[in-house]
Amino acid sequence: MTERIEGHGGELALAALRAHGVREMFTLSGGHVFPLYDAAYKTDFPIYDVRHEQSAVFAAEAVAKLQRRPGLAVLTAGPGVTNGISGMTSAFFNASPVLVLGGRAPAFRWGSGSLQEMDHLPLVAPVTKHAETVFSTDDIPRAVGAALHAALTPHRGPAFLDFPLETVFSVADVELPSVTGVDPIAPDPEEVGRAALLIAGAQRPVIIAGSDVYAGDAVAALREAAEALQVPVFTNGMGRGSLPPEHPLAFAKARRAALSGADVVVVVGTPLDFRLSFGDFGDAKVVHIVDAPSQRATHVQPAVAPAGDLRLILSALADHSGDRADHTDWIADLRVAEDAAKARDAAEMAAETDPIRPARIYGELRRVLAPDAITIGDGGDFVSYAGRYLEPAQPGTWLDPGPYGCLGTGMGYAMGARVSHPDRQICVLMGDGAAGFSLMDVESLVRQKLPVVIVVGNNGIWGLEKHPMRAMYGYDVAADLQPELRYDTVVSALGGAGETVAKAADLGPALQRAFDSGVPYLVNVLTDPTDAYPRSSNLA
Ligand SMILES: Cc1ncc(C[n+]2csc(CCOP(=O)(O)OP(=O)(O)O)c2C)c(N)n1
Ligand SMILES: [Mg+2]
Repeated sequence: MTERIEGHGGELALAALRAHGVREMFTLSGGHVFPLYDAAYKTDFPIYDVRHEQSAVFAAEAVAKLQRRPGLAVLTAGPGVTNGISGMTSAFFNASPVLVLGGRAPAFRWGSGSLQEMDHLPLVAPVTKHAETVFSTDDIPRAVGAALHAALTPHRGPAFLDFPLETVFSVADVELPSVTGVDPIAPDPEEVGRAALLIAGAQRPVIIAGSDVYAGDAVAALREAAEALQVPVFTNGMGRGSLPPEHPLAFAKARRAALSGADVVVVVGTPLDFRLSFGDFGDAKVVHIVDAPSQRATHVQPAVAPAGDLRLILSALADHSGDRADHTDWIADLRVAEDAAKARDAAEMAAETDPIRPARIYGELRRVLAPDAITIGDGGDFVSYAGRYLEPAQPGTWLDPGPYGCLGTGMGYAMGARVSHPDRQICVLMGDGAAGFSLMDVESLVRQKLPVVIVVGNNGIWGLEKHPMRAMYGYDVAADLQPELRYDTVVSALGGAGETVAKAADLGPALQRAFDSGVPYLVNVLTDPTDAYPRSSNLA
């Protein structure tokens, strides 16, 4: 059954968006996109608006990451779109299915110098999977469907459409095309078989599971494969929490021991990038399991790289019926290293120092965070510590900026997380430097009744840059911020609340007040500026 619909371009777009499971838009106003607002307003489709377009795209990305469905940002022509480009690029690096709809100056007088007249496509094409200008109103539903299909097809990613003014303001009568689902990519069984043989025959195998495992809904299959083949599992990105921390095969701290001792390293659903020594694990053989052939590494040659639906591949590994080596001793050795590192971390997280060190903040946070809390990292060293000391208990609860490493995700991700999970704790872990990029969007959160807790690690510096610059040059420039700045009173001025904490003993009660407050609340923790995250290796 196809549906006929008559309406202006905004109404046609919205009908197609709804049909594809889009449930809200994030935006910042501009006349070029009014018809999209008109369509939403008349049909009670939720609109969340922000104070900078980057927050709109980051919010859409958080929805996409957390809910594994398309997120939508609507940006006005010209500067609206260009302000969204870092968000689109982050979504591209993170394989997040985000659709950005842009306004565009009228086509009929293109070249005459209309307001905000620019061709967005050459800018966004390199960071999107599909970028198209829709020149006729009756073509809008098809274009929306094609863009979302591209965004949702593994390897997922953002898509972009823009509508010339007359396209989106004009009326047409069209048949809504039916929604075509995304077919799973079938892996090559021979490659999967070779991977299974390598892992089963390995003496000391390790799995590292990343974001695509969660995005591909393959968490259960990952666990089955790990249990069937008895392989220790480490995680990164949205893969964190795939195995509950108490699972006998769940590891986080013993990475260095695991990767230096392993004879087979299985990397699933994450690229062989700087976070993983570019896929160079010494003598260990590498199995790289990717969700699409495009994700096979070109800079290294893994022993085998099965490509396709991660559920299918991991389930096939779980079903491997041949002989397998015994990994009991290997797992026990890693557990010793893991427990020793955990004991060291526990001591750091309890340390009563003055000034406060970031570790203590995470020690206190662990007491108040519920297992399903969403934690969001936006900053430098302060977020590296979060990665080290917080252990997500469930998958889909940890949002970091991903390998593009863009500061400024904070309030946008927080908005998307709050909209996705109205009943959960949402906690943003923010460097004081990072706060500068998005803190004004606390106003958007206050006004739209979207409470979140923001914990600022306030060391008065761009720590992740200042310490390395000093180490390299013996001096530093452009790395200082105002010490002890009252980011909490900024949030109060914007209609939220907050407080500054300078003593470790005051942290716990302050965090409790923050989560109890029901408003955007910033806990401004004055931290030790001499404390630098140890960066001898990003595998530590
Ligand atoms: C948009 C953007 N600009 C600059 C950087 C470079 N950068 C990475 S970490 C960092 C310092 C962050 O400082 P802060 O948020 O205060 O955290 P800290 O390291 O002090 O804990 C900078 C400037 C970046 N990653 N993204
Ligand atoms: Mg800082």
